[in-house]
Formats: sequence, structure tokens, C-alpha cells
Amino acid sequence: MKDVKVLLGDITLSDCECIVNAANRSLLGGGGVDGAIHRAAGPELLEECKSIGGCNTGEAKITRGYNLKAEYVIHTVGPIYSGSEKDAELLGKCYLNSLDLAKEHGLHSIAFPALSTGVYGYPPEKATKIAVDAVRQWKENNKGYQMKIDFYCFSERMYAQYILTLKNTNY
Ligand code: AR6
Repeated sequence: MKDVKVLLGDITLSDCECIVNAANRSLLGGGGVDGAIHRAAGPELLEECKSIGGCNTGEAKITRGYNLKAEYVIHTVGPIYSGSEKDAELLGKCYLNSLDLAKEHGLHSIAFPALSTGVYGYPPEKATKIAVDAVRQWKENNKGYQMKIDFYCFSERMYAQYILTLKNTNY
């Protein structure tokens, strides 16, 4: 798919204009990628998050990036995997709403971690398919708007899964 890349590494080092955080509904920080982003951005990020008042599952909120290279952080809350159909719908919405928010702010590059695949337990095979399908759908709905999208993977296993998913879906 044009402008879509899979990268292995730490998303806090991304040179995209915005990076996406796998947050929880409080937006007050946590472990995993959330902890890494807050550490790298510095305490001002938490201060701004406190003023937002949380975020529902599937939705997205934007803040400045502070000490990060990225100018903005888009905080989205993935579903805790339960095996129900609603999980897939909510996870897809995380990607779509994050991309909409980036576009609303005139941004043209975004880096996603593998939302919900850590503490929230989403199986990587399913989660990568939802991520890739959502991005494809968004690109189809936003033809003419250039958006560079990086899928950041923190493990070689996740990297291999994204490559396989992209291959299986003919991108
Ligand atoms: N860069 C890129 N990916 C990362 C990084 C990093 N620095 N660190 C971890 N990952 P998780 P979730 C990957 O658990 O499942 C938090 O406590 C990781 O390997 O961070 O959506 C929040 O506050 C995995 O593939 O997020 C919530 O409470 C992916 O990022 C909860 O965890 C997501 O793992 C959210 O759980």
C-alpha cells in the first residue's frame, strides 16, 4: 500500500509528525508503550492529559508531543480483548479516529504501535488484520490527502506478523 511502512523499534524515536499512544480511558499514563511515551515526552504531557478528562474506548484525543520529536501525540484507547465481535469494531475505530484527528490537524505522517496487543491481550494475527484493513479503508475514503503511515513493532515477531498480514491482503 502506498505510503505504508512496517518498522521495528521504539515508537518514541519516530520522526513522524504525530505518534499514537495505546492509552487507557483515564489518559493518566500506564505501562507498555504508554509509559514509554510519557517518559520520553516529559511531565508536561501528563499535565495536558489531566486537563482532557479521559477518552472512551475506540476514540482518540490529541495533545502536544513536548520532548518527543513528534509534534503531537494522539491518544487512543483500544479494547481489552474478550473475543466478542465488538472488539474488532472498537479496534478498527481506534485507527480510523486517530487518522481523522491527524488529518483535522493538517498532519501528513503518523506512527502507530500495535494497539491492544500487549496488556490488553489482542492476538497479533487478528489485530494486524484489523489495523491494515482500517488503514486501507481510511485511505480509500481520503483519496487525495497524503498520509504517511508507519506501523511500529516492538518485537521481531510482531514485525513478521505485519509483513505477513500485508502480504496476505495483497498490499
Ligand atoms: N514502541 C513501540 N511499541 C511498543 C513500545 C514502544 N516503546 N512499548 C511497547 N510496545 P501495550 P495495550 C508494543 O501493552 O495492549 C498501558 O498500561 C507492545 O509490544 O503498551 O493497548 C496503557 O496505559 C505491544 O505490541 O498496550 C493501558 O492500560 C503494543 O506496543 C494498556 O497498557 C501495545 O502494548 C493498553 O494496553
